[in-house]
Amino acid sequence: MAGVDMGSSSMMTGALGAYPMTQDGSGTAWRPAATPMQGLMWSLGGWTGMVHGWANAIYDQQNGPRGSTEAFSESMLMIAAQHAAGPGTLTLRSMVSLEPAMGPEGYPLLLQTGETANGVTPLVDRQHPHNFFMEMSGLYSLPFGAGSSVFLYAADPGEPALGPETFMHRFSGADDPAAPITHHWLDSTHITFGVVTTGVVHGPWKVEGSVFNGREPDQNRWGYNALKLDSYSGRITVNPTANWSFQVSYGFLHSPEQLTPDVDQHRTTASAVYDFPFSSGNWQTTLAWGRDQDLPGRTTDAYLFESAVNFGPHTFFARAETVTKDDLFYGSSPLTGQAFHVSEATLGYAYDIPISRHLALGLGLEGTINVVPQRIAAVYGSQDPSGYMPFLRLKLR
Ligand SMILES: [Cu+2]
Repeated sequence: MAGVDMGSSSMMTGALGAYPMTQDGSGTAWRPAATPMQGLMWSLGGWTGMVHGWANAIYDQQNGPRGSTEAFSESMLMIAAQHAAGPGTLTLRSMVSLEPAMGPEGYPLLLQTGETANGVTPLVDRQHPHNFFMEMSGLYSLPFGAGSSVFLYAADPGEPALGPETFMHRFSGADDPAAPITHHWLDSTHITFGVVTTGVVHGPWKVEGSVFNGREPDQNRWGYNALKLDSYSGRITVNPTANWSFQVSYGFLHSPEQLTPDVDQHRTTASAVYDFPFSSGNWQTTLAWGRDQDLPGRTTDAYLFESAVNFGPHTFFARAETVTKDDLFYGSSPLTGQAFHVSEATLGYAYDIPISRHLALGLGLEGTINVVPQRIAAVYGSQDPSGYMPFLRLKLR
């Protein structure tokens, strides 16, 4: 690989327009520009790019009769490449994960809901694994005037313009090995088999719209799902300073859940992210709200608070969520279809040891207290069932 220059200072530009590349989040989402660069830069010929990845080994104990104890692994490898193309810029991104190796049931996570492991029963109190192909996308942006551009993003799979940046890519959320229980109200469309997004960037503003496949991925996580464009969304984002990113978005999801194909969904989200860099570290906080309106069905709201601070080898992180769920019970249970207001609070810490110039070994622990209504306390073994996850990780940096 003669000529590959790793860790060089040659910079990519913003994928969608004229702004710092550190503002680019997952899909076409933005994060505050002050967010530190994660991953390594490379350049080869006229291409510049980035490699980012991690692998976690996790011991997961979720307590109570609905919990379980398992060990599993999470991982992600992303390669992005950018090249000038005519008057604009072309950005290609591919992201893969070995999470399907944990099996279609995913990992124990109290109060988590969404998707299926077998095509017959829903996953409840478990988080589904992510797909081997998380993103394969191409993006072209074309500048016009000062600070303005138009862009076109096409992906299979990829992320439509809906919701905040995905949890595993947010600085405030990436250190927690557990998925948020509000995932299916905020950012669950991040792996969508068929997305076309177009939009305009003007100074601190971005306005974009997507057509995409409303159906969540099925239980076959190694392969591809059929490509469809049967749903749509729109998102307005503003980054008024380097420290802030705000978005509001709305999507119509046609038949998102494989087990309830006759139910469509309106999803509305709003979020604010604040990033505060300091001399030896960075602190980022996210606040988000999501509303799912099932057609036919209920309208339910979800709220998320998330914060992480890193300085030197230390990272402290926290997450708190509250959400109304009517899919915690299914089948012949008398509680099937009833809505319950549930919450969780998580605290965690990770310590990273550099083992080479571009690789760090981390040790971490997170603990969660869940809160369920009195009516279902017996089912969960307590009104505040708990869980914890010690973990080991390898991270490119
Ligand atoms: Cu997900």
